[in-house]
Amino acid sequence: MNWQALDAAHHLHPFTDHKDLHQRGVKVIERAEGVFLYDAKGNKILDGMAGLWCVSLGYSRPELVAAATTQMTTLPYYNTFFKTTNKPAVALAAKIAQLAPEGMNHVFYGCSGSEAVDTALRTARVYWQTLGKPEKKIVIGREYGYHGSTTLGASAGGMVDMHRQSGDMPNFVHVVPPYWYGKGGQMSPEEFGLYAARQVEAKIKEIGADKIAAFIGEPIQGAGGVLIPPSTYWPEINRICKENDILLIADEVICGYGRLGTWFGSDYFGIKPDMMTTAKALTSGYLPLSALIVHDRVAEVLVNETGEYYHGFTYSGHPVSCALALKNLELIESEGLVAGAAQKGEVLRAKLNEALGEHPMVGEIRGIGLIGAIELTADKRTRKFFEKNGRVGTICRDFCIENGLIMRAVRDTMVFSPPLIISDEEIDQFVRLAKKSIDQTYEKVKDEVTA
Ligand code: PXG
Repeated sequence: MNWQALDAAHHLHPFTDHKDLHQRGVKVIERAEGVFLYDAKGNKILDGMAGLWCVSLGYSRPELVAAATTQMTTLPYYNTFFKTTNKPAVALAAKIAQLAPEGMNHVFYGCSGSEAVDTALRTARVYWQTLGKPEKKIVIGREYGYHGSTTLGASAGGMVDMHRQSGDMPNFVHVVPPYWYGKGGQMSPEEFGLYAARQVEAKIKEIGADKIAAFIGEPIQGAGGVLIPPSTYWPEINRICKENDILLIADEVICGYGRLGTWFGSDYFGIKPDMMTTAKALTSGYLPLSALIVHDRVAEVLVNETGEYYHGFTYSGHPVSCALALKNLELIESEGLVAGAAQKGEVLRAKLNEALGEHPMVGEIRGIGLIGAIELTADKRTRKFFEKNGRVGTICRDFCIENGLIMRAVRDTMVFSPPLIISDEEIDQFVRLAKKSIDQTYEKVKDEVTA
């Protein structure tokens, strides 16, 4: 079977220039184990992205397969619409409430991060309608934010190409992201963190708090380039949302369930969310599932005052996904992978700094837990970007793949988020391959680098 030709003939891919893909030929991934992928040509590739930031437990865990199989043979499906529930959905909701920050005790299920985001945004509007403030509709997001690919998610996110192609619903506005490296100019990171937060306050003043439903932000902006806010940012956002009576939605789709070395990004940064969107690592990506986690103060209005909430999905609370998720969280907990992410992240960054800290093309190495980024720069001292943004990053990403490493490029920022089960030896291998790829990239573009 010519899988590449068949794929080109019939399969439309997400976020893909299909003409370009068909010329290059698609890579067929055949199997995976631990942190490694194996393609149809027999290449073994270290997956430095954990799939799409999700495969926290690594690939091919028999316990997860067993949990799903058992549930499949008991109750493969039933809905949760018509005054029915199922035990895995209930048990998982209780488990999530136990792990989530104080007061976050209510869970609404979907299949994807995008559905969780849509649910959060609809819930915010329903909340204000119920309280007699239907004009509170506008949502504040951030440039480079990513909140999924449904129309609402694309509108809340700050990706201009998505907006251009019909992700530009009314009632969404965007402010500067807390991306000190790229946007901080001469300010210190702490000054810039306050500045970026106060851009939210300025936007609220401009529009009027009586028209704004919510602020949505990822604790760390993942798809936007692993943008880590300075320490001053989130406390100021907490204050601004509270003072202006605006709901705070933490989009934890990437940060949730341990990646930062804490159960949630909100724990790490002290964010006080009204709602948290989670997905991805909830099932380590083995099955689709998302959970919107809602604080008591919002849920009480929804439960006691809204009446019927006209929202839900065929697969909300899918028993097989929920049973697998429960086992996944149990293993993350029993194997100490959350504290492990913090500790392994330290090791990984120390080794990256040792290997690449002095490299003329590396402007910054940053990370928290097992998520991080390497900024490729045309001038280390001034944090200057390359002329055509994204070109050097793509060169580096292609070298990575050739060398057997998956590391993504966002513009010219190399990003990584390996499975939480990565071993010390695999960390060494990651660093070795990253350095080799960056050295090869440098050889190709060094005329453009001020050394
Ligand atoms: N919020 C955040 C913070 C995300 O990272 C979503 C929502 C949407 O989740 P779903 O499950 O609907 O895809 C995401 C997803 C990338 C990349 O290239 C990132 C995501 C998805 C696909 C690609 O970095 N994040």
